[in-house]
Amino acid sequence: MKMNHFRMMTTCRRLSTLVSLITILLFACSPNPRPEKEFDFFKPEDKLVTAPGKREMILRTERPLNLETPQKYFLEDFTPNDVFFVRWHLSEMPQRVNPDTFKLRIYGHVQRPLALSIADLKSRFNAVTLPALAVCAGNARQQFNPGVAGVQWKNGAMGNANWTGVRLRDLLAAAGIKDGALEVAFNGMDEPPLSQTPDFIKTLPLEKAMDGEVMVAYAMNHDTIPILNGYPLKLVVPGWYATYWIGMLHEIKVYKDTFPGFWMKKAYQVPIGISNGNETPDILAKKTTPIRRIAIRSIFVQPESGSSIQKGRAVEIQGLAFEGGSGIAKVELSTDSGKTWTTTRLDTELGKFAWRRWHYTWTPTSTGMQYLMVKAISNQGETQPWKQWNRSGYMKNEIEQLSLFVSE
Ligand SMILES: Nc1nc2c(c(=O)[nH]1)N[C@H]1C(S)=C(S)[C@@H](COP(=O)(O)O)O[C@H]1N2
Ligand SMILES: [Mo]
Repeated sequence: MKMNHFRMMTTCRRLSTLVSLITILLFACSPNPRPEKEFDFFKPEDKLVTAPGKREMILRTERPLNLETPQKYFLEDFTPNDVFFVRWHLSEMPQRVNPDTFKLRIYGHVQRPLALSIADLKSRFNAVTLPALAVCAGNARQQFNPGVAGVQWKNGAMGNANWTGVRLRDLLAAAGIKDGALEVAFNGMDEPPLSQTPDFIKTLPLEKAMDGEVMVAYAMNHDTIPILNGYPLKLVVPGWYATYWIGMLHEIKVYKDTFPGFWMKKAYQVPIGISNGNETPDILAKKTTPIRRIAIRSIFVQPESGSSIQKGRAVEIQGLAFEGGSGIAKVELSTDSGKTWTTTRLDTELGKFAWRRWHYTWTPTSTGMQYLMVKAISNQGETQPWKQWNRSGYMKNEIEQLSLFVSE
């Protein structure tokens, strides 16, 4: 049974699709069209919708369904399941999954192919719980300038959760990996609407799959995983972008060769050899590599950019910092366009793969528009770039700016 087309397509949404189409046509037909690389992608208005099992979230695309978490929920250390962002590539998926008949298959280059029920996972393997941040590689794509194609996320294509499940290493050990295995492929129950679209399958190198941190999760924030986030099982790859976190996971296949699939070889690639997945529209990188580890980044959460505050009155600024697992050493803030930086106060670490909250109390001394900047530094000494661009809009981690209007 396929998932219903959610009935939230309103006239307003249709209109905005129409407007963006007309915009594209106008540019395409104008006598002196701007070069494609400078094309200003239509940035949709943030429209709130309610999908099954979710509170109001920002609709990015409807089919497949892509929902963004409103920024206010980033004031909570753990993102509630019913506002956790939703990102699907394929439009066909089961509407419900029967937990009593569901089986996870582990097969391929193994000694003992397995078909495990959820009850098997819970009774035959040790449970582990780990806080970890899931962040879409395309998070903050809206900030790319020039704009790039793809889901136009702001900062809300991420969320921090406590994940409970079993170690992938234990599952693979139970199946008995044969000598010479190279990669492990993961497939969910969602399917392409047309046969030409390749199924969404991602792979991990065997070494990564066996690191003892990668997990097959059956619980999210101590509850079942919402259907829209991949009930009943989600692969959790701590420290790596969420593109690997396959939801509705039902097949794990061990390969003795490298896996040739589209979603590994063609999609989710970033430039090679240039830092931070960087290139310029004029000089595109010739070689690319799959996206993996989460790039270091910090964001502002409060106050909202564009807010008005008062001169001489202290204001509490807070935000989040994260990276791929070495840990945040410090987060620095600048009130003078990056000339000088001061350290912010960090909350205690929730876990090495979780985000880390920072705070700063600021008392503005002059009036007018003021710009604050924030940057994180990892325990490995990595920090954020001033400027960053790549053609697909991945791994955004430029130093972020907050504008505040200070009145007398
Ligand atoms: N089965 C399946 N798993 C998937 C995807 C998908 O399209 N199908 N999208 C991936 C991507 S790109 C992201 S960012 C995360 C999003 O997880 P969420 O929907 O729980 O937020 O799921 C990943 N796992
Ligand atoms: Mo993603």
